Amino acid sequence: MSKKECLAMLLAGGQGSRLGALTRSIAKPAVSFGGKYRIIDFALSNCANSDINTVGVLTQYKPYLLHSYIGTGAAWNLDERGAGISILPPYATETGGSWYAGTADAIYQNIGYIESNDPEYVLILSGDHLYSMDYRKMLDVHVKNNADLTISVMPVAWDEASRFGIITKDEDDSVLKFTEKPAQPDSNLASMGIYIFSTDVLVKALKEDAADPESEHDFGNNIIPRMLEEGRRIFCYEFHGFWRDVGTIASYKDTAMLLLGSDPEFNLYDKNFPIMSNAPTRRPHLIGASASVDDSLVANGCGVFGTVSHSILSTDSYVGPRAIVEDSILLPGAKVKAGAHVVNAILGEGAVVEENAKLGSVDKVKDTVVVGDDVVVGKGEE
Ligand code: ADQ
Ligand code: ADP
Repeated sequence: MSKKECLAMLLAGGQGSRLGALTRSIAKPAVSFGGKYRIIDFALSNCANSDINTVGVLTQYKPYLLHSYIGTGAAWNLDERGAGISILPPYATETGGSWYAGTADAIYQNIGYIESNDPEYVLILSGDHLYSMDYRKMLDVHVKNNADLTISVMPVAWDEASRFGIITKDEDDSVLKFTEKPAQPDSNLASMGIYIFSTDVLVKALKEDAADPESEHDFGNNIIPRMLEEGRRIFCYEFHGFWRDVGTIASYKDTAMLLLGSDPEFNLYDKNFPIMSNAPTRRPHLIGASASVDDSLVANGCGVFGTVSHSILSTDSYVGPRAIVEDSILLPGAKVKAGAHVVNAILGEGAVVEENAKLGSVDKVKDTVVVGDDVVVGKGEE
């Protein structure tokens, strides 16, 4: 293969266990979001919109849906000959092969893939993040600084800072200090977990790390601190825009709700930077004669015959006659049957709320109820 400027490696193997029922049977990057998307659509669309057309997707935890969803990559215009998407699950080698131990190990085990593409730079991404970002701007900064590593950063709320890699930077944006998830953060400048490495530096760092028996083989805990100790040129790139790593069910729901309103905080209506998805082709949503819908996103294939307010109805969801859905998210194929009342809930893919059932905080007892895949909530149950 010919030399490429920038290859992307997309880490999509994490479990996302704090998303509970939403990731019980699928990996976090495959979780449905915003009616017609899955979380991984954001990173893949960003790559396509940034003209980065060679992407390795590293999978591990429950990869089946993810693999079939990604398919050839055509949905994101990433199916070119000699480029496109390659799915990179852990594979067996002559010496046995093993699961990816940590994020750095996952990349290390695919050094062969990186070298066969011979890129100048490697962009390392997470499949877990919701954002629109033009990586070319970050690459320009990396090249301008003649950096070994550039880390994308943004300020976060102080009470959230201990969830992130925390950075102290100098006036020239070089990184002075990096601490992975500090108990007592001394800065609120957070790493977004998005890295651009110059390829030779990355390969050397990964090989050193692989030979270190003490290492957890993680970028935040091992690779970045070791590179800082070695005096490598590490810079940050400050991102100004919407970015979320949804860790918990509450943050997933809050973030999804930011898609609503007349001037949404998370605005996906940018024709010049489209978020693409591989959602199935369906007829337009059908709003019945006695239905009422306000302040909601309604995806294709839906049927609405009841009342829907401040909610997100994903592909193929259904709200029956006299049913009420408020402040809720119906994931693909969820059904709320006639006369049922759902408030402040997330219904998993294919979940069914039976006729006249009540669900969510209707009774003011539970705040958010998540019904897992194919769970049926029976008549009168709460
Ligand atoms: P975390 O979010 O805790 O912190 P981590 O669990 O290492 O990151 O996962 C990063 C990405 O890699 C995720 O997309 C995950 O799905 C994937 N992943 C994890 N283990 C994997 C494996 N073995 N194989 C393949 N993929 C795997 C990181 C950084 C912090 C930074 C936050 C920003 O370590 O410094 O602040 O991201 O969200
Ligand atoms: P069940 O088998 O439990 O009756 P169905 O899948 O048949 O459940 O759905 C019940 C009713 O809801 C049917 O009349 C079906 O046509 C209708 N329905 C289900 N999903 C949709 C949808 N997305 N759009 C329109 N109508 C739907």
